[in-house]
Amino acid sequence: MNFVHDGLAKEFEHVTREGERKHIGELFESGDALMQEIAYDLINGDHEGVDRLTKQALEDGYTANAILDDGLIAGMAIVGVKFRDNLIFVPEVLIAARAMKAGMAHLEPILSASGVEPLGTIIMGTVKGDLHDIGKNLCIMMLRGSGFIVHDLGVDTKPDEFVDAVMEHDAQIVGMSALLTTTMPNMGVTIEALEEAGLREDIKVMLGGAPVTESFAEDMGADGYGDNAIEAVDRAKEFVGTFSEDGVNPD
Ligand code: B12
Repeated sequence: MNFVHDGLAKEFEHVTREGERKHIGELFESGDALMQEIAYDLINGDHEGVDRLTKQALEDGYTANAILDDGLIAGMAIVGVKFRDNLIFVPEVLIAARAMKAGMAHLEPILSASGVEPLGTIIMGTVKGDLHDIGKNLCIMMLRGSGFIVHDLGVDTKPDEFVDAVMEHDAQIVGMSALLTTTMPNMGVTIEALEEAGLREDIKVMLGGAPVTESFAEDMGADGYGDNAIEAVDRAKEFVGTFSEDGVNPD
């Protein structure tokens, strides 16, 4: 880690677990003052600051991806630790989430700008019982930016809503997000519903969200897992590569 922002360095002191210090510390490795200010404002829920600084960073030539990773996601990582350790509570997290949205509003058009032919159609949703959508929305932004058509079912998505959407949009891929250990099993329940509807053979399923792992995704019967938005795009691209021209799965 390389802190040039005193306030942020103080915030980082809340990260006490060794593995987390290493991982989150790496997010601040670049030592960039503007990115650290964005992260600091996000942690403190200053949406006007995040809005202004994100705009400024774009004008200064930072890429949307750099701002997302080194500013917004890095800040949100510290928010996550503080929330878990009861240093902040739901209202503060919601205020930080609002600040993240203020930054994302500038990045979304850039990440989504793409004039290419659609690569495929994806249904994305956060599973039943789960209201977390920041990570899912990031994935959607990146997927759209990479040329996929994405239908967003939002949060608390019931299995039959995934089934209906696959049929309605003739989708090739389903992406599910879960952030709670209690809602992760609903990913498996949704895959079963897709099977029962006779759709499973025709689609690929990818799973993600902080507590989801590759082996969990395998256990649930998914075709793939992504650790972050870039991997969501990688998986989706791999999946469409396995489909023939007319959209029929060759295997
Ligand atoms: C923000 C947040 C909230 C906000 C959500 C706002 C919103 N609009 O999303 C609010 C305040 C509403 C909230 C509520 C709750 N939360 Co909460 N929340 C968080 C927090 C701090 C950050 C999550 C986040 O946005 N991370 C940033 C994004 C960018 O990361 P991400 O979601 O992991 O997504 C990335 C990857 O996972 C991946 N990805 C995500 N989805 C997908 C999908 C696919 C297909 C792929 C390939 C990849 C992929 O790509 C993304 C981009 O890189 C986490 C802590 C944490 N660090 O995770 C807790 C956390 C998830 N929450 C937690 C809890 C307990 C709750 C509550 C139960 C609290 C309560 N007592 O009410 C409620 C549950 C409400 C509900 N029913 O869902 C716990 C869960 C613990 C557990 N073991 O299950 C956590 C881990 C905090 C903690 N450590 O205790 N929360």
